[in-house]
Amino acid sequence: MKTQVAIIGGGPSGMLLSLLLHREGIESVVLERRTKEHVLGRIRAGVLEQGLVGLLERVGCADRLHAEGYVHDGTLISYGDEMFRIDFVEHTGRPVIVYGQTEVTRDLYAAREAAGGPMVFEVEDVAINGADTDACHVTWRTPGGTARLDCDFVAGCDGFHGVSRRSIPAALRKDYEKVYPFGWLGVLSETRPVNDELIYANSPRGFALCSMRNERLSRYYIQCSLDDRAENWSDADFWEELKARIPAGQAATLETGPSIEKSIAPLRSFVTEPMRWGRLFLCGDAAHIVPPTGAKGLNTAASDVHYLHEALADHYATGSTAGIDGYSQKALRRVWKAERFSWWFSGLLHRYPDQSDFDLKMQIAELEFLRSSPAAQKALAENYVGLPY
Ligand code: FAS
Ligand code: PHB
Repeated sequence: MKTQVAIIGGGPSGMLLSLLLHREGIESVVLERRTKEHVLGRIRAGVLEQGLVGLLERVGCADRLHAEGYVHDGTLISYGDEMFRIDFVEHTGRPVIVYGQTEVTRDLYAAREAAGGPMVFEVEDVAINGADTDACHVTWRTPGGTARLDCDFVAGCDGFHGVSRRSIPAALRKDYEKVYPFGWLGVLSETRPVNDELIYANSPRGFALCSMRNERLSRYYIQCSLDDRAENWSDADFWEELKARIPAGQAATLETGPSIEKSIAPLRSFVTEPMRWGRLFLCGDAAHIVPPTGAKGLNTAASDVHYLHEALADHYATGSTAGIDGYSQKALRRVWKAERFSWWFSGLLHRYPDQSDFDLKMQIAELEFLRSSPAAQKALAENYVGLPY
């Protein structure tokens, strides 16, 4: 087989890139390790920046998003029983859209299939060969032997545990990492959301987040120990702990019910530099990870895809290599700003085991300053709705 761009990974990054390239008449093949059903069964992000919405509109994948997504003009931040609102539209003129990543991915798959774009599922032992030569190709194991895909370029969209990042020689790459001493226990329940906007809660018992997918589907998170296991948490224990971390007025109206999904995600900040080696380009979680506090994971994957699509389209249209040569530096400039915001917002809201009483006083002082300062709120809003591409 031969194609122009081999895309490793059929998550949001890989699928969005394949559709943007298709609009330019650039061929690609998507190689996905799992089944389509497995990919579409993942519960992940919930908040979309306007930049990602614009890209989904460009590839004709925003109809359901606009019909079923929720426009959020702001968010709530609580500490103890105190609560205040950050008005995104007042400070930036822009809202965010609440629409689950699961649905985004479903829409991307439908569009790829409608376009007849080739996808190969359940690929095993994918290997990237000759990325630093003119004989670049990808191989993988099949029940009958080994398959080969010759290509001009490889887009590594295979997430944090994929093969792409590891295919860049360690001597040519530098990793930056911060592992957080806690995780997030997430629950999905068919209940009415406790509020019509998200609540980010700082509490003496730890962080909590109240989010949603629709009027009868709520998404909640509580900070938990890295030793915790989702199966160790009964629904009743989860609801009791969540109520203890949000303002009493909200806890009193919280509708509880059976969890239909319960899982723990570890938190880390991670970036690998560069995001390009020869004909291999990394996008999304393959190159960087953020704690989900700032809702930047999926949204920063989107800006990578935007930059790579532009670079490849320019190359195929003009023969220029300026775009592809500048991709890594351009993408990393926005990646690091997303890393900073996610790290800062996580520091503001979580309990860290090594925090002193003074540190806790600083957290409350920062929250009080944020509550009282339009300038501080504008800075948070600009980052949350999405910095410019
Ligand atoms: P993904 O990891 O989504 O997709 C990579 C794809 O590559 C997967 O389908 C995988 O099966 C495939 N793959 C892996 N190795 C392969 C190989 N060797 N060959 C072929 N295919 C391979 N972000 C938020 O903004 N908010 C959240 O609340 C949030 N929650 C999250 C919870 C969890 C448990 C995780 C892991 C992430 C969460 N994220 C969240 C971040 C998440 O949304 C990512 O940013 C987003 O999925 C990035 O998309 P991709 O870069 O496509 O990577
Ligand atoms: C979610 O709804 O899953 C969600 C929303 C905002 C975040 C993280 C997760 O910061």
